[in-house]
Amino acid sequence: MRYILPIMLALASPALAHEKTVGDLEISHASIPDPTPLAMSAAGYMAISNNGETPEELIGVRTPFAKSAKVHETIMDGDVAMMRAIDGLTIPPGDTVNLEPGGLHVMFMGLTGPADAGDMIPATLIFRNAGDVEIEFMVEPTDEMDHSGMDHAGMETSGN
Ligand SMILES: [Cu+2]
Repeated sequence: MRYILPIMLALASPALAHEKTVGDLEISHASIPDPTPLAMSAAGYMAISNNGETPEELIGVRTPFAKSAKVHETIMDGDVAMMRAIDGLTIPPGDTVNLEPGGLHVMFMGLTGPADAGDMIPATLIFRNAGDVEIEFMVEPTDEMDHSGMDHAGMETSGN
C-alpha cells in the first residue's frame, strides 16, 4: 500500500443519486455486490464517462464504508488472475471506462460495518481535474454466495 486515505466520517447529503453527472463526468450504476456478513473486503463497480475534451484521472476513493478504498486492476500472471492497486485511472476524453467484475474495480478493504442489499454506500471519488465527486454505491443482491437467506420450506426433513 503506497498511501492510506483518511476515513471520512461525514456522510453525504441525502440528495445523492445512483447516477451522477458533474461537469463533463458521468458516473453510472455504481454498485457493490452484497458482501457476505463476515467479509473483510468488497468490490465496487461503475462506469465513468468523460464527455469533455481533456483526459481525466481518478486518483482516489474515500468512503466511511471501509478503512481503505483503492482502484484495482486485474492482471493475468500466466493462468492466475491477480489484483494490483493503481494510483491513477485515466478516463480518456470521449470515452467510458468500465469497472466491472474480472477487471477494474474499487477494492474496499477493512469494512467498517455490515451492508445489505439495497443499502446505499456513500463514497467520494477524487478526480485530478474535477476534484471530489460524491456518489453512492448501491449494494446489490448476489446469487452465487450466501444461501442463508433462502427459503428451504420445500425441503422437509423426514425426521427419524
Ligand atoms: Cu481488488
